[in-house]
Amino acid sequence: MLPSGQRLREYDIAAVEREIEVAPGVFYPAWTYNGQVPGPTIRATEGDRIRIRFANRGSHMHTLHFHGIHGARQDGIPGTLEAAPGQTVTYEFDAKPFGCHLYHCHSLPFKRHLHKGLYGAFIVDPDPERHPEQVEVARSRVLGTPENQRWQELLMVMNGFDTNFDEENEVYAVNSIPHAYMKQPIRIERDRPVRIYLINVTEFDPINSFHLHANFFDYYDHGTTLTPTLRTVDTVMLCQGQRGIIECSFADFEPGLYMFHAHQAEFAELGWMSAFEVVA
Ligand SMILES: [Cu+2]
Repeated sequence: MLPSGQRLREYDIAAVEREIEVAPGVFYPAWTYNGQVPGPTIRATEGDRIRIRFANRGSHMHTLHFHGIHGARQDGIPGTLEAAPGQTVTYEFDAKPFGCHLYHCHSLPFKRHLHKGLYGAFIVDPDPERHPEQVEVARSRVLGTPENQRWQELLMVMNGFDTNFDEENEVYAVNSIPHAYMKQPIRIERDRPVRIYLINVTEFDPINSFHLHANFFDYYDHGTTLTPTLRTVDTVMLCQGQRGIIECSFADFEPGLYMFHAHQAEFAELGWMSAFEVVA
């Protein structure tokens, strides 16, 4: 807590160069936040103070650029809290607006720094006290509340990797590993609702998409509203940097496998193909 009563959330993030295995025997020389792609998820409640010490242990300039509301000096672009190799910089800002956001490196060349793996989720839960008209809905989004624990929450960052450096992706995925959730479907309890924080960071292709089989969902564009911006759809498409929250239910459904994937068939075949295993 800060003297003002505001909650302070502190993080240490380092830019690290690391080879990651994106498919059996296929290694990609990634640039990572804390050694992982996507980077660690930053999750806070609306109004919290975020303080991040960012250490650049790589060999290029890097930044943390957050999608959120903050002052120009905290924006993490070249010339503004950009860390040179060996340097540490500190970002500090308030978490707002509530929603499903992201952060990524904004050093130049931008396309290269982003595609290499420098991105992660920034999720801001609504503060129920600020939303008295929809307090129950707001509470259900706040990590750890009893209302939230009913939900099965998942983070899906849609990405791809150009493993032969021809400026096209050879593999596509959610959360970096092609076909991972086909080989090991995500177990879903039928009677608990599902909430997916969906973020698109795919480079080289103008759009990516999410399609759910045999069911429909509600969608909150950018996650910045407490009522859906799309109702009863089975597909959404997102450009790079776009994101949103999907909510669906399998209550009363027949147990079994329910696929979800990009509806660009090429992306699906190259790895962005997944399944839920719904259990009674
Ligand atoms: Cu960078």
